[in-house]
Order: sequence, then structure tokens, then C-alpha cells
Amino acid sequence: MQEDTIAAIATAIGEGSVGIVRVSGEMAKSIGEKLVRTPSGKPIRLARRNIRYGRVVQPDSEDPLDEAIVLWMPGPHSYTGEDVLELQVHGGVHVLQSVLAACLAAGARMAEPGEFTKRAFLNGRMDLSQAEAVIDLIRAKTEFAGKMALRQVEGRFGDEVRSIRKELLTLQAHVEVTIDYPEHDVEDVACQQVLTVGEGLLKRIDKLIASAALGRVLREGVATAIVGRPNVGKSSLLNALLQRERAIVTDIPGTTRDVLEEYINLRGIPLKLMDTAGIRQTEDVVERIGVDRSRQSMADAELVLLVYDGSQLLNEDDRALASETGNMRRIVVVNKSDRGVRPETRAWIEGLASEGVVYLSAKTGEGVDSLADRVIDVIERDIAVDMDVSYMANARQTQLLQLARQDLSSAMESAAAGATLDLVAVALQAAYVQLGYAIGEEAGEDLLDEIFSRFCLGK
Ligand SMILES: Nc1nc2c(ncn2[C@@H]2O[C@H](COP(=O)(O)OP(=O)(O)O)[C@@H](O)[C@H]2O)c(=O)[nH]1
Ligand SMILES: [Mg+2]
Repeated sequence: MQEDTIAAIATAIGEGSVGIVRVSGEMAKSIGEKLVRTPSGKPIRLARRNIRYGRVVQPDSEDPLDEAIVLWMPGPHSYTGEDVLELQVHGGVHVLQSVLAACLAAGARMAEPGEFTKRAFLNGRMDLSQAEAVIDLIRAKTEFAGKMALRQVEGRFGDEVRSIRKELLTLQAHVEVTIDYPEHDVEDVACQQVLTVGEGLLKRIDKLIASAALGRVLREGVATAIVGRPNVGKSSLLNALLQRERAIVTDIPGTTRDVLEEYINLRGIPLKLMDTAGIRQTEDVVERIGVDRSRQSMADAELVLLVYDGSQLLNEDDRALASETGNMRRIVVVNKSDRGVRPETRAWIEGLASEGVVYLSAKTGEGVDSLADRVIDVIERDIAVDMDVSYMANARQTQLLQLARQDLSSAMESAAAGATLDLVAVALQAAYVQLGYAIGEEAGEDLLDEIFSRFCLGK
């Protein structure tokens, strides 16, 4: 248990119907009893876990600060594992700050960002992968991202890692027993065991590693640049995908000068859409800066939507863009198909994109859904995002999983090569330790500070 008692405003700063000041630690009870009065004005008594109505006062003067609903959650069955007091007051900046100040005057110290969750981890209420997922849940941009983050908070990743570790431990025990009783046929059996069980465990570790792609995409979104020469309908396509008029659309080529960025929720995957200035040869200084920025967005993007105007004949700018994006992950879009598609244009574009072309009209919305299908296909197939996993690794965990994978592979290689069993046992042990780090066993202060400093205050 941590010795000092921490307090913070747990709700977002601003105006809201309710705001919460949270207190955790040994002094939570005495702070509550010092600050809260019952409706008849007596000091409140906090005993069993409960919810009470009362008034928060300035203890020396008895000046009322606000009415409050008081939640009393004694440890160890609380979020942090310690005694937790929550004062639900009116959600105004001044009210919350004065209630927090009263808690600090009564003996609490200001919590650091993420310190409540850090204590929950240190007190064994959750493993590190669950604690890390709390921030993903708070920041989730789509319902799907929220659902996946919640699964992590509930411990899906940790459960899988613990289950793999348990098998590693059993395997290691088996090998070590054999070291103590060295008979040749027994050794062979142990080696065989390492190979067969190891094979299955490698697959499970690989699946965990592969789940990182979904995690990254849900956290950061897929950077997607809409590119094409001026006037093909890029801004119109952005608006159609957003389902609102975000970008300025006119029939004047060169309307979009700067890169516009907007997140959309595409079947649960956040897409960071970038509408860019049309790329063409130009003498206009401002337009040229816009074109440079378009090229930069294209280079930063994971996916390029290359847009053509199907109702027109193609020009040099169109052809140049086809080769410029040739090595990028791209989807070729033919827009304005409500006006019909010119046969020469169709033939040339279909020759360009062996994987197929999406015909649509940003104006009528026709075909926009099939573009969405295609984008999801590309994300699943080419960015290797598996949407059906029940857990997802983050970058830190992935590194450790890779190290564990190496150790397990080398244990298996040693077993296959008939090396001494000591070597096999040491490598198995190393894999076990790396997986332990992934869920926060023996996590050092530095790492914890690094992780929890990303949290918001009061969480
Ligand atoms: N008929 C038709 N016109 C479109 C379509 N998409 C865009 N436009 C028109 O094409 C012009 C250029 O559109 P805009 O989105 O500004 O093109 P951008 O320069 O590529 O961003 C505007 O007059 C739009 O109304 C479409 O699907 N069908
Ligand atoms: Mg535009």
C-alpha cells in the first residue's frame, strides 16, 4: 500500500451537471468525515460501502461548499484497492476546485496523472496490460475501438499471456526434472515435448503479435490521402465520406489550397482522411505550396485514394499521378460516374489498376459504399488488420512478445539439435520472463512513470 493519500478532480474541467473529486488512500475516511455533513448538519460517519447524501463544508468555518453525493468504497474492493472516497458535486470549475482544495487541506496530496490507475496496478487490482488499456478506452474514437479497449481492460490480453506462461512453466519443469535424471530416452521424450508444445505456443504468440496491427489502427487511425488533379471531385468525396459539407467545393480548379484532415468512422475503423490540393504543374506560387503539401500527405499516408474524373478525357497530370502513386498502397476511384464514363478513360484506368477500380459519384453518393468496402478489404488484407481478434497488443507489449518468441524458438532449436537440456531450460525461462514483462511483472519505476504519465489527471 502507498502511504500518502491522493486526491484529484476526476471529471473533465468545464461545466457539467456533475463533477467528481476522487480521494484514495488511508486518510480517505478521515477526510470524508472532516468535510461532509449529514442533511441535519452532523459529521458524516463512513462505515460500510455505501452512497450518502450530504453537504461538503470548509471544516474550520463550517462554510458550505456544495451539496454532494458521497460514495464510500473501502479497500481492498475498490478501483485502486485502497479506501476510496468520491464526492459528486455540481460540475463547475469553481465548485470542484474548492472541494479539491478542501481535500488537500484535510491531508491529501494532489494526484499525478494516472496515479489512481497506477495504484490499482501496484495493489494487484489489474495487470499492466489492463492498466494500459484504460487510456485506450478513454481515447477510443469509435464504438469498435471502445469495445476492443474494454476487452483489454477486462484482461483478455493478460489472460492469454498468463495461459501461455503457464504452459511454458510446465514445459520447463518437465525439462528440468529430466536434467536431474539423465537417461537418454527420457531426454528424447522431453525434447520432443518442447518441440510439439513449443510449436503451439509459437502460434499463439504470433497471433498476439499480429493483433498489434489492429491496436495501432484503432489508436491512430489509418492515414488516407485523397489525391488527384484539380477538379476531379476530391473535396466532394471527402464530404460524401464524412456525410457533411466540410470542404469547400467549387467548379474552379485549385479551390483546395491546404490539406484538410478529418477523422471518419469506417465500419468501426477510424480513418484519418486528408483532402489535398489538386496536383498539377502550376505557376501560381500559393497553389504550388499546396501541391507540395499534397505530395507530403501522399508520402505520409498509408493508403491513397487516387481520384479521376470519368466524364473527362485524361490529361498529362492524370497520367503523371498514376505513375507517381504506382508504388503506394492505393485504390483507384473514378468519380462523376453519374455523368457517364468515357470509354477511352475507362479503358486506360482499368489497364492501370489490376485489382479493380471503384466507380462512384460523390455528388449522388452512388458507389461510396463500395469504396468503403474496398477500403476495409485493403486494411484487412494489406495492412494485415484482423478484426476478429479478442485482444490487441500495443507497441511495448509487441516488442516483448517478439523477444519471447526468439527465446522460445531458440529453446526449440536446441531441443531439435540435441543440445544439453540446460540450454533448453534457460531459453524457456527467458521466454517466460519476457512474457511476464508484457503484463507488468517486475516493471520498474521508470516504465510505470512512462506509461502512467500519458493518463489524464484523476484517472
Ligand atoms: N456531376 C458530378 N459533379 C461532381 C461530382 N463530384 C464533384 N463534382 C463537381 O466537380 C467540381 C469540383 O469538385 P471538387 O470536389 O471541388 O473537386 P477537387 O478540386 O478535386 O476537390 C464541383 O463543381 C463539383 O460539384 C460528381 O460525382 N458528379
Ligand atoms: Mg478540393
